[in-house]
Amino acid sequence: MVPFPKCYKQSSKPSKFCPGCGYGIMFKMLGQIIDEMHLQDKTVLGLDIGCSLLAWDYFDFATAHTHHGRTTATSVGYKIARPEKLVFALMGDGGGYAIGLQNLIHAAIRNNPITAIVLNNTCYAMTGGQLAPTTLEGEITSTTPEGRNAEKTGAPFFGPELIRSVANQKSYIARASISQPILLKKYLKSAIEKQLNDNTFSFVEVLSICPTNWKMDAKESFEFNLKMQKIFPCKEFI
Ligand SMILES: Cc1ncc(C[n+]2csc(CCOP(=O)(O)OP(=O)(O)O)c2C)c(N)n1
Ligand code: SF4
Repeated sequence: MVPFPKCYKQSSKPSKFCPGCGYGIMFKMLGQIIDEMHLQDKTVLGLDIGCSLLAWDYFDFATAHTHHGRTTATSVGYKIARPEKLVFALMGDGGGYAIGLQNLIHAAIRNNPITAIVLNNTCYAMTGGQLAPTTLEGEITSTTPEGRNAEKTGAPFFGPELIRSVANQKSYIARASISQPILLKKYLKSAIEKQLNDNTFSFVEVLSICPTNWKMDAKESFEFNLKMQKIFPCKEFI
């Protein structure tokens, strides 16, 4: 069994994530990188409102809890005040691509040296699985019980592609999936190195799973994640 990262809190508290949630896989990859690069003491994790905020129970480093959609702006402000820190802005797709999109876009344009991570689970998970910008066409959510109709609600939103089109050329942008954890770890590490070594903006979208709101078991959830990968390609956006 792969041990838990050393930068996890040594706590006996049970996880607040639902069984099978994808957030834990992403946290494990992130935690392994922080351990391997000895970055625990300089890491600050900005957290949105949404299931991402439960990260504060996992990591034994500084976390800053912000208003829904304001994580990028708050993290940029922190980085300006403390440039020696490794600063993350962790959001769901609602926080990153709906209410918080303007903050994400302008951080990318300004090339603010933070690392933004958007976990794409195709819904607003914490509030009950409503339609999000990333909901697939035909996908059933609590607010699209007959499936997303692109004519009525627009087409799914391509975050890294849009951010790449406006971001400073020096920035690093990628999309990975929790079902390919080694590649996910590689991209997260590249994003961290860009912030630390080149002082540039970096951004990784992570395709995840939300078995609770999708009302799927583990096998069905991973099959749906594979479907997401056919629509949202996992790669670095050069
Ligand atoms: C300003 C504001 N608007 C709305 C909400 C209600 N709210 C809480 S979490 C959330 C959405 C979370 O979805 P997402 O950002 O995709 O994160 P996930 O839970 O899927 O990780 C919303 C709309 C809020 N807390 N604050
Ligand atoms: S609601 Fe979905 S994203 Fe939130 S903890 Fe549960 S499985 Fe994870």
